Amino acid sequence: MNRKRSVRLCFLAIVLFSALSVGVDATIPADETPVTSDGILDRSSLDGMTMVTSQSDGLFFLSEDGSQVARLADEDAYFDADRVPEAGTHTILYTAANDITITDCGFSTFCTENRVVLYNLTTGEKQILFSMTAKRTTSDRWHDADYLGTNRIVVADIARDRVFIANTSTGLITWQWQAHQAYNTSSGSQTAEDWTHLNDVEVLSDGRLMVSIRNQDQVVFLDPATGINDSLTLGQDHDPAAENKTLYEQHNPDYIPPATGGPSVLVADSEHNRVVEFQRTESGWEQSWEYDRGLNWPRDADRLPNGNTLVADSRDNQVVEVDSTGQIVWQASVPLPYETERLGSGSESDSGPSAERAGLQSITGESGQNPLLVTLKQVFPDKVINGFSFVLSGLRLSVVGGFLSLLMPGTLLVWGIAEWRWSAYRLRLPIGKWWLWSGDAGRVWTVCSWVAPIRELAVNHLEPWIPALAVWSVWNPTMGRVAGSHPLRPVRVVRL
Ligand SMILES: [Ca+2]
Ligand SMILES: [Ca+2]
Ligand SMILES: [Ca+2]
Ligand SMILES: [Ca+2]
Repeated sequence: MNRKRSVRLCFLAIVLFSALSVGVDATIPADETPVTSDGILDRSSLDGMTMVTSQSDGLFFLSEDGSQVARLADEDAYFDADRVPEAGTHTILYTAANDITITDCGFSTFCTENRVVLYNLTTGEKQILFSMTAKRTTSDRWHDADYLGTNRIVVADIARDRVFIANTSTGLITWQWQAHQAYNTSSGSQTAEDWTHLNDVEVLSDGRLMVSIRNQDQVVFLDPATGINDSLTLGQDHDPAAENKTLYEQHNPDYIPPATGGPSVLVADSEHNRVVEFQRTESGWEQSWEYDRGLNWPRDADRLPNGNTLVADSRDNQVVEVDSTGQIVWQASVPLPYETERLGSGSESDSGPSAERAGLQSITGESGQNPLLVTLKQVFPDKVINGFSFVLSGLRLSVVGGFLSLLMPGTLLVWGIAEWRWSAYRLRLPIGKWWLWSGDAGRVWTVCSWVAPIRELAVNHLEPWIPALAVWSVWNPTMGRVAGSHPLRPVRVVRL
């Protein structure tokens, strides 16, 4: 077999494999549940139901057998949601984000409107308590706000690296803590764009606040008057050389108080693909429980009153309830879940015992990580993988399936270029040589930057690819030939 035919067969095999992977991977069921905004649930059916927020597909209500009862889809992305009996028996508070256009947002690019909403499940009455725009469409979406009583909320303001308390009647911020008060810019992501990714806040019964500062890999305890109590901080800022980090880009820590076996903190240790609990002892925080069987970027874990743990397993597009032996006793499919609540069992882990109190044994050993996903995470930055998983969940594809499916257009492109170069044809563009040599990255980038949507797309999603595009535009092999690097080669010219 000659060499070209072997290469062609190889290309064909990759294309077929890629096509097949898309078909096999489309495992997230399409949602057939009618969407409604008006009184989505009957009041008799609330307790025992599981509420799940999805970052891509709405707010889901699931029955005890895991089937979908209702779905709310008023907002682009839902994050934290809590039942708030203080505000009404059938009322929830949720945090959501909606992308808005350049003209409506007041910034020079597309932006996000973050909002905190009270919603009555049985009447459909919706009240936007507080909203604020932020510059970026993905990294600036608020993930959490909690209800503090009439006209008071606390917000984990991921966009401005702070926590604040607001009066929702006047719209005024009455207290705030800025991450700059305790951290310098060499910590966390070390970028201005998504420095801390401050993603969760919880007010404790004594008035202290527990805050998750994701990119610094820390859960901190704040005194509203004096700031962070360093002696209570759980986790250390990410040290790439450290083998055994305490937390790695966590989400949704829950404080379990002494009355139910704490102080302990149950947290979704997302990049470690586990949920973990730390008990406070005389010598500090000690790991008291861990569960990692099959989890793939979990972002919420709630301890239920019976000692089971309810987990939003984000990249596996599912929610699971595991018992003390590690068996899955309940599960449901939801695209890119952010967090989950079992209605009737208190908010988060409010009514659940600590692992120590419940006598839970750690269940570890089986990583749920697809080996290809592990490799992809070594090659691409977290930001790319996370952005990709968000886009793919809308297409009902997993991260691995998405990358495999990209092989098809990529291979067809390379195949096409190879066939072109094997042929006798060469391109001659109807423009002068000056342009052929001016295809440098800076010029291309400048031209593209004039178009705001392209700039926004590039900044949010394509940043890691820009160096590759720059190399390509400089190398520019087809144009180089026309410009004379092979002047003696017979060329059949095609005019465009
Ligand atoms: Ca919640
Ligand atoms: Ca919270
Ligand atoms: Ca939780
Ligand atoms: Ca929860």
